[in-house]
This record gives sequence, structure tokens and C-alpha cells, in this order.
Amino acid sequence: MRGLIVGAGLVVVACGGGADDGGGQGSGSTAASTASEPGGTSGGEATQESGGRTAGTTTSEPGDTTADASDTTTADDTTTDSGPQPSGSGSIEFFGNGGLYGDRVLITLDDPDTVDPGPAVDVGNEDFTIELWIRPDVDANANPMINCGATNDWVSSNIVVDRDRHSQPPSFGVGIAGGVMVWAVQGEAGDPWSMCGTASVLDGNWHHIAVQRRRSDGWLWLFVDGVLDAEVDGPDGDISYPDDGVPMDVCPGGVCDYSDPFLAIGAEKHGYESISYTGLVDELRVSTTLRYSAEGFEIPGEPFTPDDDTAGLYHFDDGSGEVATDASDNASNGQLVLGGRPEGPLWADADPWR
Ligand SMILES: [Ca+2]
Ligand SMILES: [Ca+2]
Ligand SMILES: [Ca+2]
Repeated sequence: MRGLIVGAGLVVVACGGGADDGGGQGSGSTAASTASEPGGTSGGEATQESGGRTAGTTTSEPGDTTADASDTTTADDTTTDSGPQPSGSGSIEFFGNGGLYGDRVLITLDDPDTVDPGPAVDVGNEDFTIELWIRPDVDANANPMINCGATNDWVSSNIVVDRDRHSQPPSFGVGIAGGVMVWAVQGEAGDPWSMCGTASVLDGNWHHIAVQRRRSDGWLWLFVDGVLDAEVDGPDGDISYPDDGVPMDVCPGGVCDYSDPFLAIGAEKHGYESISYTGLVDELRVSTTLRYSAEGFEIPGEPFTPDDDTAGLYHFDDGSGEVATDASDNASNGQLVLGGRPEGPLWADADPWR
């Protein structure tokens, strides 16, 4: 998909032209009204940070994640999840240094060497919901409004959740552009849609973000703080990471095996400059069901407890070490990939409930 970005940037699609996509109207103040912002966006993409990754470290880390999973399951998590934990919990902080291929959490979705199905957190071949709390840095997530609609321009946002594949579909991701959320999917056939919200999230506060996709017709929902912010009939097909997927040899560090078959949190996954997220993230839940109706919902008043539809649940309460423990039964632990100046991500004390 990244390989298409220059071409995509030339296609000017009027933001807000479709009443059904949320369009970005009335949001992001000045940026939202400027439909032709691709210059700023493609600039971020065009700059490759070669040599930014430390291949030896990152290649081995997914394996470590699996190994650590057996050490950190069940008993402790049960205790942690047994009731509200308004204190003593915490979150994780990113510094927008994804261009150096650090400053992220990676969750393994597929083994490129086999055609085995991915873990439950490899969502996209059925209904799913991804939700998380974010407290974005007000100044640092300044990427301008993208071309909303039938484009892949979401990759020029400040990316919070990245399930891209480089130069091949399917993909999806969540970012911030022009001060509002973007929820985007590139379908199984390669058809893209970048859906823009309208609610500003750059006010220094925590915000609960939920995105959903219905498998039967590709319908997309975006909720901000429990309120439906945008919805659209999006691209169709199975958008999970392909079980027989082969990462291409087109990434800043060469073959994209270090980035492709992962769900990346807090950064643009392939290591491009200027399009990563700065701020706090907490309470990421990936579910294999549509959690919310378009009427909206009351924002979660406490951390989640895993249920049968929970594919992955990350409280980010670990506080130390380089593993973000999955509190679900699936042991899909996240691996912190440290890097950048200042080095991130860091464990943080703040959480949405205090
Ligand atoms: Ca595979
Ligand atoms: Ca898969
Ligand atoms: Ca937490």
C-alpha cells in the first residue's frame, strides 16, 4: 500500500463530499476545510528512514513475546481483572519516533513461514471491534487533514493503530489528521476507504476511540467517546492478515518481515518519518464481534474484563519490562520495540480514570 501513496496523493477527493462518510467537515478547524493537503502528507511518506531498524533485535522479539506469554498468564491477570482498578494501573507513552523503527508495540498476527491461521487478534475475516483510550499530545499530532474517501491517505495521519501491509492489500488503520480521527480500510481487492471523523481529539484529554467493521458488507463505524462520529459502507472482503502472506522487499530496512505481519500500536509500522503518534495509549481491546450500536454507548468506566469475544486485551499496566501483557486467554502479548530520542515507548502512571 505504501507504494501507492504518491499516486493516491494526487487524487483530490473533496473532504466531506459524501454525507455518509463524516467527511471531516466542521472539524480540525482550518485543516478540515482544505481538501487539497496531499503535499504535506506525501512529504511525510516520501522520506524513508533507511537503516532505522535494528534487524537483529526486532526479528527475535516476536519469538520472545510468545515465550513470555507462558510466564505471565492466568493467576495474576485474574487478580488484576477482578474489579475496578482506578489506581496502580497505568498506560503507555509514545513519542512520535516511529521513523526510527522504535517507539511502538507490536502484536504478532502471522508467521510468514507457514500458512497456519493467525491468532484470534488477527481480526478481519469476521466482524470486529478495536477500541482504545488515547491522550494525544496537543501539538505533536499535527498532520493535516487527509483526502477523506476512496483513498489510502490515512497513512499520512499520525498513526495510532497500524495493520498495514506494504504495497499489497488488505490493510487497516486508525490515525489522527486535522485534529480528528481517521478509520481506514483497504479491502481484499485493494480498494481503499479513509473515513474521517469530526470530533476534535486534540484537547489534552483522554478520549475513548472505537472502530468497528462488519464482515458481511464492510460497513465501518467510528466512535469517539461513545458517540458515533462517522460511518460508511466500506471495502469488502477478508481483511485479516493473509495466512499465506509474504512481506515484500520494499521497506526502509529491506524485506518487510519486521513490520508487515504485526499489529503496530503507537507508530507507523514500516518506519517512515513524520506519521507516528505522540501521547498516551491505554486499555486496548480487540474483539471478534460488533460491540457497539450506532446509537452510541456509555464510555467504559473501568478496565475491561475478558469475555468470549475478546481476542486481545492490553491494560498497559505492566509498568516495567518490554512486554505488554495480553489479559485475554490468547496470550497474544505485545512486544515493546524501543527506539528514538527520547526513547519510547515508556510505561506511564496516568490512565483514563484518574
Ligand atoms: Ca503465514
Ligand atoms: Ca489471517
Ligand atoms: Ca491501564
